[in-house]
Amino acid sequence: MPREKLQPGIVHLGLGAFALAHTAVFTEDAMLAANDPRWGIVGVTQRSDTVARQLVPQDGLFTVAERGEGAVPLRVVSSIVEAISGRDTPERVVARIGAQSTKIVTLTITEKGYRFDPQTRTLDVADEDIQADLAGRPPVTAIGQIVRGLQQRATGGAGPVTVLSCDNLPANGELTATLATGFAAALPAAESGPLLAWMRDNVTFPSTMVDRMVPATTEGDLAAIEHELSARDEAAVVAEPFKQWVMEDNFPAGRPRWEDAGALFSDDVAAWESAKLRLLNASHSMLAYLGLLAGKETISDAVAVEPFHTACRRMMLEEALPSITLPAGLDGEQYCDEVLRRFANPALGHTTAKVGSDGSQKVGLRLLTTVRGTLDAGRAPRWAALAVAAWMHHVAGTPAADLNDPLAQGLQAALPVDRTADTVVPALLGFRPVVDLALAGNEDFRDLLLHWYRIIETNGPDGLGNEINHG
Ligand code: CS2
Repeated sequence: MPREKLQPGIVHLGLGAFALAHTAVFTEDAMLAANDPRWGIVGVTQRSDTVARQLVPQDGLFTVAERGEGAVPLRVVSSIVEAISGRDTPERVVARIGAQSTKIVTLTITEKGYRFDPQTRTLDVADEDIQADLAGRPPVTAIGQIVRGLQQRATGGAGPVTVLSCDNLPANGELTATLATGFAAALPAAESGPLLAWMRDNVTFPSTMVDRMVPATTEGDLAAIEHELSARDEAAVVAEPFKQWVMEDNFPAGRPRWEDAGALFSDDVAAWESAKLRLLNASHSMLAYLGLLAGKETISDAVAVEPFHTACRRMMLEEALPSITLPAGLDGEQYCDEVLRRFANPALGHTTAKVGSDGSQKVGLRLLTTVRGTLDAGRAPRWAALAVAAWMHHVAGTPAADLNDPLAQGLQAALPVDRTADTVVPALLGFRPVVDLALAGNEDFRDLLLHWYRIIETNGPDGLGNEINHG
């Protein structure tokens, strides 16, 4: 499709490697298949403006290099019509969301970008950036930018719009609706009343499940792509061949024909999302923390350790699968096998450090859900507890400055100076942003954590392997 024909119909918040390899690819394919140029993407970077800086001199063009079995040749994607920095030019972001041409706002801002309280699933109004955005500065948080943009639409008559969360969170649409409504409600009454009424009639928040493993691009990737492409692309991304997108169909202002690009519209997104989070993402996190403690740099190296593969498989089959309801048509065992095969892709270079980052945001949604479900069914969550113990060991063994987690300071402050199983496990069970009171008080869970932590502590990765094999 000729570039000059593309119109900006989507604003994407959280422009990073994942969005380039997922949202932008599905959207380009949909525009091509339906010969419909109305869905060009205005991409917005959040905290780091790297991708915007890379894309601007390239006119928004970038390469996707698939790595692994079934990979197709390099392709240059052209669905990004503009790339802007949300941190440096927040007014521009608000204006783009407020523009009549915008029909959809998509989000890949990661778990921490939502600024919500995990226990109540409501907006964290104590967050300093949320407070400053509420007070009226040009907004830097994604929720602030969305709501200020909606305010412009309401006053400017720009019409309905869909806000589409594409992050790994259960009921991500509902959550985003709660947060946006919470932000609007916290504005001065004269503003919030009319805005909330307008939002009710004009904004939808469908839920989605997204899936594609997209590691951080390395210098080596860029050099290899330069060689293949005979041109230097600073914004190139690498990804596994697999990609999936399931979403609810509720777009009052229209949407691309994403189904023509392979997306699935479903009324059962919640089931797809819990399958993905509690099978794929949960075992991804498990492998990341087990891999980190065994000195494995990548997920494919970690899953190649036989006992780690076993632990992952058993967590999925014995604990996660029995505690979720699968969407119609999905074969649970096949899904688990495919997930393990995808993890083993040696060409991807997905690092354990990257997947292990932001644990405080992920452990609750991916692992503690299965811990609770298994306990409720009267069984011991042996394998999920191993993953949580490995996370605890990672947190306790990493110097504060090196712990890549938005709550690193709080986690370190919760930990005692003397770090053994007997001190670390209770300290982190008491860390309320991750573990709720009821679960923290469950003795069976605590004993399992102590059991695994002690083995890690005294026997190291090899001893852990033996214990897993005998489990
Ligand atoms: C990973 C995910 O970094 C992580 O936490 O588990 O980014 C994972 O690669 C994607 O969700 C796969 O779709």
